Amino acid sequence: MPGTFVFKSLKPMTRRDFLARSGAVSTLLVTSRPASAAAQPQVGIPASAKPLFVSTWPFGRASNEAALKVFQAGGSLLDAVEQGIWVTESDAGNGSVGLGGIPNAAGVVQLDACIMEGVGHRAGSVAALEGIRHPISVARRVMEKTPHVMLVGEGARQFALEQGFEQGERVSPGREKAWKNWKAQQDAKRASKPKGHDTIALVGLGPDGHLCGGCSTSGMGYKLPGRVGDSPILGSGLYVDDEIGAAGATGIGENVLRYCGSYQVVEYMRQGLSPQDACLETLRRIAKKDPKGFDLSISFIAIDKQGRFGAAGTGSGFQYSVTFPGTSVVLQSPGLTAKSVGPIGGNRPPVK
Ligand code: SD4
Repeated sequence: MPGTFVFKSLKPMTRRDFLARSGAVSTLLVTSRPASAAAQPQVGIPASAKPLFVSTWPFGRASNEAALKVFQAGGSLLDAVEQGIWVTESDAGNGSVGLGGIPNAAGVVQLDACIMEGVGHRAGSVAALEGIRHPISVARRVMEKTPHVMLVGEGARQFALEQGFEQGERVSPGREKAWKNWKAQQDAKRASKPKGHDTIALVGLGPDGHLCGGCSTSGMGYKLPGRVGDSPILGSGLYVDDEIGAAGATGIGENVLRYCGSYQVVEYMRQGLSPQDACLETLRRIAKKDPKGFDLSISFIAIDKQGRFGAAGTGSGFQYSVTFPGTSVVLQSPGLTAKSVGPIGGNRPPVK
């Protein structure tokens, strides 16, 4: 429901309720944009409240909170993002991040992850990585210890093993059982389409104004072996520009990959849009071009250098997590459908 915030219990409440009931919300700044722009509230935090962590989905809140702890204990922003993402990667109950994820069509979990640091515009990435517990850390190691940006498949696994990363089962027993059922149905030609897709994308802004981000997923459940989604692809699943802001994506990767979605969100912020409007405008732009229109199942989160944040998704939107000292909340993003915007791209002036 656009404009509705959800606080901790995930019980929906109006923004007014949220502002009134959260003790920490005095630190949230909600400002209006000129009437000619989209009617979304622009939300941000004061400079004194940093660091700020924003991530996809309600499960991102535990990752944000871990990131904040790491930072407050003296870790760098990059440490905070990486170790925050560990929390979601370690959650065996999470079907779409880490080795607890739904396997591919061959019954093996293949993990994708990337990390990006604003300072130096550095990045590292891994794709189709099997049997390694923390792909986000392997991505960081690729960034820090190799002359490369991305390693895939067996090469990525060999690198992770050489670097001493912790191994895990290539598929958890519970997921293997479900996969066997799926496979049996497939053999009988009754299989459902690939399913289950959530990703953690987590972006952070430090008190010094620098930005970092990370993204980790097991991708779409029952995907073809070797399939790589948007999450490990810089500019698609994640993008960080230290001059402007950072953005991350979740949803059907194929619908983000073809449009360099996170790069586009950051570029709209560069043109002056708030994080929220940049997410909305990116969705409009993609939907305008794509034969599927708004039927894309994709969402974005974004933060800018000023500490403003926002998110938006197709359909009814999605929930995302926002954490800074004294506050940790799950919010409902606005959603976009053909009906809610009228003619695609038609309810706001095009961005110049
Ligand atoms: C992918 N984008 O592999 C990921 C999955 C995801 O919400 O984010 N789902 O396509």
